[in-house]
Amino acid sequence: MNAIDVAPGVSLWPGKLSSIEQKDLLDAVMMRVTAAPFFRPTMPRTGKEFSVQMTNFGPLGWVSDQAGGYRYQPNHPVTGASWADIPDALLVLWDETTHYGAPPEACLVNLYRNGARMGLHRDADELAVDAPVLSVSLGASALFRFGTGRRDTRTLQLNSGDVLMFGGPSRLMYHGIDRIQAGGSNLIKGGGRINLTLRRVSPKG
Ligand code: MD3
Ligand code: FE
Repeated sequence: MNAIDVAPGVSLWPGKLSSIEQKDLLDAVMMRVTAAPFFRPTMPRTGKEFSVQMTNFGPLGWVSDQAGGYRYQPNHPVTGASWADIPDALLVLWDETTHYGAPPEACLVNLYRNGARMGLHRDADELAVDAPVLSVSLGASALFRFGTGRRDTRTLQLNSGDVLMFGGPSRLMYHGIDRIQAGGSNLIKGGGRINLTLRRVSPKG
């Protein structure tokens, strides 16, 4: 309900989560982060560190390092433990918004402290390209850039509580985070932004 069609296959629910829902979701996230701490992935081949810190929930998590490259795996790259479960509120949100008919297998948690960004890229490590990707923003606002080509992009501001879905013709779009707008939110202890992306990795059935 109340979705804005931003582009074909791209739906935005501005302020979908109330401030209480945002706080409750953040609590559920940080409780799980105690067991699965944020790590800093490195780029395939070059070994350059990401400025974004990450962790995951669910049966599979997205990781990257110099030797192994981008991949999904069932355990934390540093502790070796299984990932924690995906918070219930996110599973409900996935069903409500995607109507995909199978639950997400990975919830990637991105932490942007001051100055962190994410370069323009495509998410292509999932076999289930028929499933949308669902994103939830918490904390500081961000300038999100997306488009059909590296030189054909537009910018959207993402605020705390916003939910964004990319499916169908937009599933393989280029996208990235240009910058975090510091100072506007004190939801996250220590400042910054957390983005949660729900993903289906293997095709259903
Ligand atoms: C469009 N995250 O984790 S969320 C990522 O805010 C990622 O942390 C950004 O890009 C963030 O890969 C953007 C919005 C988003 C997420 C996944 C997508 C847009 C997408 C997958 C396909 C197309
Ligand atoms: Fe992405």
